[in-house]
Amino acid sequence: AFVENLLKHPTFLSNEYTTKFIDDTPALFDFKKRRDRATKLLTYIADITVNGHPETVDRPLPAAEARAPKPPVRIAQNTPDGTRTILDAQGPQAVADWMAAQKHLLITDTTMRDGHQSLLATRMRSIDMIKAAPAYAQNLSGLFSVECWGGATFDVAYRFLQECPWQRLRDIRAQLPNVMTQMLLRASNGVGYTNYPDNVVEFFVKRAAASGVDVFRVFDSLNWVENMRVAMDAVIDAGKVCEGTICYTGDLLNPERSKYDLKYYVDMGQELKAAGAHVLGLKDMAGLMKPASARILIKALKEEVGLPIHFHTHDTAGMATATILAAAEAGVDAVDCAMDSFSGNTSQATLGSVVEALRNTDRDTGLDIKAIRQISDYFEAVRGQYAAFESGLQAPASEVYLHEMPGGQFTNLKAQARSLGLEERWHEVAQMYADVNQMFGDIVKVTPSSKVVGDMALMMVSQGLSRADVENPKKDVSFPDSVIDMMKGNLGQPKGGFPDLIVSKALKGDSPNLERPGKHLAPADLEAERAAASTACGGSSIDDEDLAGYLMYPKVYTDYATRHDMYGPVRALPTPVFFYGMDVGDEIAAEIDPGKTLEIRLQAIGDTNEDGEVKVFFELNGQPRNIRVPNRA
Ligand code: BTN
Ligand code: 3PY
Ligand code: ZN
Repeated sequence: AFVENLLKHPTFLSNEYTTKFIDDTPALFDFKKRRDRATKLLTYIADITVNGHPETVDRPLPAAEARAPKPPVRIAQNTPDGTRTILDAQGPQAVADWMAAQKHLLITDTTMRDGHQSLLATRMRSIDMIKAAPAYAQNLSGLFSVECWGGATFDVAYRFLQECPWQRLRDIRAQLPNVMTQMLLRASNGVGYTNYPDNVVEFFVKRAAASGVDVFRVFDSLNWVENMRVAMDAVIDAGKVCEGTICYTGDLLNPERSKYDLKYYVDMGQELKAAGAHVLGLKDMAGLMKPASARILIKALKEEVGLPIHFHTHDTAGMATATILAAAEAGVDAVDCAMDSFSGNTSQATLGSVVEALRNTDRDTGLDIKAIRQISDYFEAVRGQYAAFESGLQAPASEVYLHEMPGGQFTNLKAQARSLGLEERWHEVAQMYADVNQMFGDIVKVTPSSKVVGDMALMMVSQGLSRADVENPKKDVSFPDSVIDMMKGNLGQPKGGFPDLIVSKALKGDSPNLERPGKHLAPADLEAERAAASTACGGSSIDDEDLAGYLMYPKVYTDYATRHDMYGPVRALPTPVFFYGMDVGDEIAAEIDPGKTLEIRLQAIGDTNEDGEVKVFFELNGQPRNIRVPNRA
């Protein structure tokens, strides 16, 4: 850390140092606190103001007339009891029993997880969520749960938003004490893209439960229950609600796609029940379920499995509300919706519309439409600040029944296609995605298996390869790493296995592992990993939350920790400042600790000197402060 401090010190950088400088500069030895947090934040603001944010450069700007989001006000006078009250007092089985006994349709709000994951590339910042949480607690305490964690949000928080996902969870939890929080967990793949050792999965779940997750929706990307048990057991041990989940794919009523028929889903539902699920999740990640299929499937699962059912779908085809209403008629217990302003297209069905559709019927949700509109209006203004991350998708499309891409992957894959110069050929990518799925044996496509199919499709389109080319034993094909990994068995096995032809071609004749991947992974030495993380982060202490993040993706975590050390608590900055910096004359407040607020005013921006540095003039709590940053613009 000393050498690192020395190398970064401006005097050292300017070549003016002598050994006396080292003796005279005790700050170099002050490893943890070499700059106070205010200075770090001013450095961040100065840098973004001068150089722009790499993620928003060349992207559409928020509209000039965009409103500042006004947090919703309280309607209820107190914090009413909610589902969390039941969980805390009586445990997860009581939640499931209560759920099954309700006549009204229960609703989960997904805005803070799948909503922005599917519409804004997962970029919503914690500060914008936390401000809405009290309104949920006061005014929408009748929700089943608020999905606000897991899936891609964990990764994106560290990697792109420079914030700690655990702190987000604790902050939301503190403002939402009465309604259950919910996360999406990819079973043995945790919140990552690969299989982790069993003790890492257990450690992660235990930590997530302790930091505030109440409902764990656990799924496997190939629907292999064998690969879900470790995660499910950990949830059950933690005393939280285990939503063992079936991923829906294909087309139930199409006799030509008989692999995923009613029996397939009922069998899986029974396996999940036997594995200890309190609630049965039915996850239609691509939005493929049609109303007629929902009627049949929900009825069969209710009768044959008997667990309360929680249904998740996407509006990619514009069909989500119709399917939800059909599911409600068939007796589904809970469904997922997103706040109106974060709904539709690749996101969930529109919360307010579902509530209105059921008003005065026997499945009336009982939710207050005024409270919904108020929160939705707030999120509408929030969304306006993230214009840089909008996908440009104009309309729902039935093409999803062809490609079957998950809502959370669709815009992501489109962006990857754009970066490869394939945007004009998007419909070919979509067709290829469908071809790859058939070539792989018609598999479930959801993170991470969906990413593997996407990688293969992009490779084939960009190299001009067809399915017949890949299947031709005489033609040499270099497969993406993720495909080789999946064919090795590292994501587990789909129903019926992967086709021999593709496996042997991808593995060049090596034999795959057909057993549960975690069975062959040595347990991680957690204390050795903690020590390694600490060393990689300049000696800082690594608590259990940090360690759980590091274990998912070591480099993403250490990069985050290094940037955090440099720029301080940037999560406290308003979203426009985080992405665009400040204009001269702007004044903002940043609450860096509860009750500790920095008042920051940008006074002026100086000229660039011969060292290529700009001096930026601030007022911090009324006192002048100047910061020098390199001009890279
Ligand atoms: C999904 O693919 O089912 C959900 C979306 C998760 C997106 C992550 S972001 C990086 C990676 N690339 C992808 O195509 N998917 C994942
Ligand atoms: C995720 O795993 O992030 C998903 O959204 C899967 O649908
Ligand atoms: Zn989803």
